[in-house]
Amino acid sequence: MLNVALGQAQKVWRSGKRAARSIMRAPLEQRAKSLRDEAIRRGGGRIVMPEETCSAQFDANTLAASPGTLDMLGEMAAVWSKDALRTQDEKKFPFNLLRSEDLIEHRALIDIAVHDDIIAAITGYMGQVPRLYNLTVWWTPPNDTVERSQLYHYDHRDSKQAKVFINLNNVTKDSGPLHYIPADDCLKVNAKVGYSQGRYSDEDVYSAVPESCVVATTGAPGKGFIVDTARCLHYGSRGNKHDRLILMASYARVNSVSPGPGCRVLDPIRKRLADEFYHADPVKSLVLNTPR
Ligand SMILES: O=C(O)CCC(=O)C(=O)O
Repeated sequence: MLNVALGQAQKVWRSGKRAARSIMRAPLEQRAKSLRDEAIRRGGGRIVMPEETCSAQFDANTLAASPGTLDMLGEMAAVWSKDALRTQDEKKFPFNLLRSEDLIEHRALIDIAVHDDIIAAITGYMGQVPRLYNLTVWWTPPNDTVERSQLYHYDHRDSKQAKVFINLNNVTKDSGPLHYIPADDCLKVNAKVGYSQGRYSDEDVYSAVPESCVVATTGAPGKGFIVDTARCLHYGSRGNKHDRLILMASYARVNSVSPGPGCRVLDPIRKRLADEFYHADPVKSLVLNTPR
């Protein structure tokens, strides 16, 4: 009972913090809201994130500029995973293989992250055009650890956020797929065990909801998921017998509660990407180049 009350108090404190940030940086949010209708119109309702589940599935092969793009990106990521220089500074799973220059050389990576259909789905869900906080190509090698993000948790950039996960190789149950619990079921976990920004044991989670409600993000290259990881409990990279390669893009409102330390891949080239690739596009420029 105490944990449930503490969890509720934590949420109230965070909404106060967000309200303060929204007031102090009101113009950013006004701009993000003023572009909402335009961003939603462009998506044509092809991907929708319902409030009940706070998640959606899609086929990124239909978003790419040409057929075979996702397979090509997957082959490239597999080569990167063999390059020790790309992982030398990475300390924990999943390893981020991406570098800033890759986005200039392989425009498809950023084109997918700011694709009209994805931005429309997230804008509809958040009520304003989001900022892209992070972009990674994640590689998880075979492992048998169960720690950190391999345990159930919520993310806490904001009370609402969205992460896009796109498979770049064939992700099976043996390649440590992200597993998530749709938001309506997570409310049952919060009510029984309490909302927490720490880790949950499987036992605690499954004492509140059956394991059958868990969604495993398996699928062929191009299979995509959008998940509000602040509202959907999740874990990944657990029990890999095979490599997993995915593209992960993380979005939240411009005035998020915890903007975080920044993105080493995007931050050095945000302005360049916005100017060179999306010069006349106010929506994509906002997604990429709004100050943290
Ligand atoms: O897919 C994974 O390995 C973990 C992802 C995760 O926990 C997250 O994005 O917050």
